[in-house]
Amino acid sequence: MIQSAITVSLVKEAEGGPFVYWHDLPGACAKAAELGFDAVEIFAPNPDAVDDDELKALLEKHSLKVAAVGTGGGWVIHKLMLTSADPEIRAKAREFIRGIIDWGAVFGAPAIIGSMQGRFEGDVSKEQALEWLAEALEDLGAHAAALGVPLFYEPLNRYETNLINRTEDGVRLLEGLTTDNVKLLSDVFHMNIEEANIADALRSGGKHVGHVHFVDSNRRATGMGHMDHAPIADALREIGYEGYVSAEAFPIPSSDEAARSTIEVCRKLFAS
Ligand code: LER
Ligand code: MN
Repeated sequence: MIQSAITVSLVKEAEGGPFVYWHDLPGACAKAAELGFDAVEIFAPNPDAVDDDELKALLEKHSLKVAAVGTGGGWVIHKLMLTSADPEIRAKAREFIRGIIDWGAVFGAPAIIGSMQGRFEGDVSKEQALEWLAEALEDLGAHAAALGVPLFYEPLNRYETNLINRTEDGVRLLEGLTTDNVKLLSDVFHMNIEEANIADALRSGGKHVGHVHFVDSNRRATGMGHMDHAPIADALREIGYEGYVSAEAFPIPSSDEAARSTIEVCRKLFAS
């Protein structure tokens, strides 16, 4: 059964970014539960930013789960990336992600590698960067597997990375790994820019699709742009997707209105 999630950012440096709730985790959990979301997706600045016991209590109080945890703080705050020309930065990027994987695993939540993948630039060739990325996914994917959670890899649009922009290329990358614990994060905002047809791309992602960022064409909440989400929902059902559709959207016109618009679309498309 496809479940709903809503994003909460606790990262000051990411202000202005596409997250529905900001800074107040207890407040966001209360709202998410009130509106009927199944889970929250948390973007934290580091693995120690949230007290585990407090989060456990919040989740229990509101009957919520953690759908996923972001690692982008490593890029936004520390400028780390897995494909930097500098081996020390690459090592620190892996260490940062490992810390977030460990933290997320306490809550059964997979970590997301999006902006931390970086890009090829300067003396680093695309081939070299993709090799470093694959090595990191292999290592971190196995680490996550040992903790009983998958790891999510997110293709981004061309303005955010020059490594992998499309589902087809993401699938090729994952199929080249020995671990099968790394799954695709399909963000329909990026897909709307890069794919010929979002529903067909999801079908081609098939069993590799592990998480979905669910948003509208303008990166506002679903229902606030011109994307047709019905064929997307059909494609997810067709591939037997059983993960979350998680609202990674701008809090426009407000967090609560973005959340409400998301849950209305989810109810319409995914009600069992
Ligand atoms: C960035 O554009 C994005 O979609 C995030 O999920 C990446 O971590
Ligand atoms: Mn995303």
